[in-house]
Amino acid sequence: MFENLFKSPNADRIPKGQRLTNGFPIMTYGDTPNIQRQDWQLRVWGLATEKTFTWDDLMAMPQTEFTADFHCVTTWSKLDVKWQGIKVTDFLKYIEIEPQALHLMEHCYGGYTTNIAMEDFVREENFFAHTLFGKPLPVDNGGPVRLVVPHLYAWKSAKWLNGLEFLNKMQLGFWERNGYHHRGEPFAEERYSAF
Ligand SMILES: Nc1nc2c(c(=O)[nH]1)N[C@H]1C(S)=C(S)[C@@H](COP(=O)(O)O)O[C@H]1N2
Ligand SMILES: [Mo]
Repeated sequence: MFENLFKSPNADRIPKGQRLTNGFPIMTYGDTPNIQRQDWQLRVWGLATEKTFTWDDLMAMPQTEFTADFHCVTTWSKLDVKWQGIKVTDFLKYIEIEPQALHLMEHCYGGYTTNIAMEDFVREENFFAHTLFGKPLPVDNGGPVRLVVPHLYAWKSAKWLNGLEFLNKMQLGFWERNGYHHRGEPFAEERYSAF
């Protein structure tokens, strides 16, 4: 009866094993690629008609503001991160995907990869972000453009995104090949690979 008095109002938003952080820790494996907006490109290939998008192409798409929680598997969570960008569901209107495409590999400048199932990718709350707290997305946070997938651990939110490869079966990305879970849902604590 009394425990609710002492429970933080946000307690339900913090997955088990996570703690709140006020700052925005930078988590990057390897070097930070320095890509200017005018040079940035996003290539779509695999089980989708090959197509390359530029910064201007992205800016011509519908723009949306998002507020989302961000959970890193190293146990920090940040609530109410404010972004602007393009919804994945809006972006999909500009590409043609084959029906056999059930998985994707997210590719980044610098070589980082992470895999995601189609059903986890095509969700209303996922987006390509280019603005963070009202400012151009800082390079350390993945600028010019990153993916944000709020319902999975943040390693799925690829920084310096430059490719989406559509696949008929799951292939493992960088952290997934190195012991992390293929899906990574924070509320299910899908931290490490079971295989
Ligand atoms: N390209 C790339 N994307 C990446 C990473 C990375 O090392 N390289 N790290 C991931 C991890 S583990 C986390 S927690 C988030 C961190 O995002 P931030 O540095 O903006 O906090 O980016 C994810 N996306
Ligand atoms: Mo992370």
